[in-house]
Amino acid sequence: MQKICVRQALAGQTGFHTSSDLAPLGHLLPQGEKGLSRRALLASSLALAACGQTEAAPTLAATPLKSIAPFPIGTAAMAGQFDDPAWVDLALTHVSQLTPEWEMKMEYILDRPGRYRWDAPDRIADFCTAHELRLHGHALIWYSQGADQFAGLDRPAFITGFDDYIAAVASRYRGRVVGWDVVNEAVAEDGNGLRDCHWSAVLGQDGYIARAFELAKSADPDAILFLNDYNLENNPTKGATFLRLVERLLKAGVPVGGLGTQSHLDIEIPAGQTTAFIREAAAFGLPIHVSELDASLRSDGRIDTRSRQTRLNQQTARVAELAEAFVALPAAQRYGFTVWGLRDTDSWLRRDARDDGKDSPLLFDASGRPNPMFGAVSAALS
Ligand code: 9MR
Repeated sequence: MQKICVRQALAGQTGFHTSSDLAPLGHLLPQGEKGLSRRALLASSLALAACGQTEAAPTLAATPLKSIAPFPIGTAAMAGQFDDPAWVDLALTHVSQLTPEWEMKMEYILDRPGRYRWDAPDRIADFCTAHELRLHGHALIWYSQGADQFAGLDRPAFITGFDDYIAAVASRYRGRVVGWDVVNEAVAEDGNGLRDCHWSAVLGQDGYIARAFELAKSADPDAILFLNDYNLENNPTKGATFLRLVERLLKAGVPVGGLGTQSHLDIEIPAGQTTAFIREAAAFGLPIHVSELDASLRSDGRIDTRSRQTRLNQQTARVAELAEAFVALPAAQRYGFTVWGLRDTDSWLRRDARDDGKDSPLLFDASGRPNPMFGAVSAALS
């Protein structure tokens, strides 16, 4: 746990900030597994990596992802990580885009309506400029944030605070962000309908979403404006509700410009489910962002007889399917393929109290060596 605490201190982060941190884990669905279908070279490299013999990682695994991907490869980032040379080296080798993991959210930026904190988000934006990385803004309006800062405001003050926040943040980073997650996680946890929250209570369920997009458009007309959500592949009901919301918003003329699927993948979902969702989402013709990919091996307390190797096989199969579905999109729709952290020890999942220190949900292990999942992604991209 020592390393995790050091990392959080580095990042100025105390761990979980909101109850929604754990929400993307609520996704245990029917079992299914697709066998790995990788080339012989890759298959042997995966086996080596899975056995922990990562020092024998093959040349293919070491190839910088950004050099083989014909679209941006992204990672979540926290400003404190810029002081960690190993993180910086890994990031600059493999990725071409950053998403602030939490410091461009209301929880960081907004003390109370009208009072903003810009130090960390500015640092992330400056890092992107200095290293010629694309910056993806995350997230303007989220059901899980802002309740405290907006508590007690009357309706006019609430609406002014909502409008001013979006205008202030989106205009500050105008010309620097390529896109914004304008509304994050609007769909209800079980996928039936939309969430009720402090924003919807005042502005209506579709109302707060539409208003946020309009305001973001005025503040930064060139940014691609995303609706972003999770469990869209894991839970087909939720995926369908998300797509119906997109359809409704577009019909109403709301400037939704892209669709973000977080892809905190449930490694037990049936083969084909991820591809089906990506294809349906792509039918709108909008850019698609795989915005927060990780794939936990954890069983979360239930009786689970799967071996670690079985889980790794499930994980690499599901991640390969996602990457292949993304690669198959028309070039103009491939906004970016973003992982939610680089090393396993960077993952929010490893900061969870239930973590046993063994989960391996990301591309690299604690030392920055490629995990089997790296092989799956790199094979799909090549
Ligand atoms: O990984 C993020 C964690 O460090 C933050 O404490 C938390 C609250 O800001 O948000 C986590 O990222 C979430 C993302 O913003 C939206 N989708 C779910 C992610 C994991 O909870």
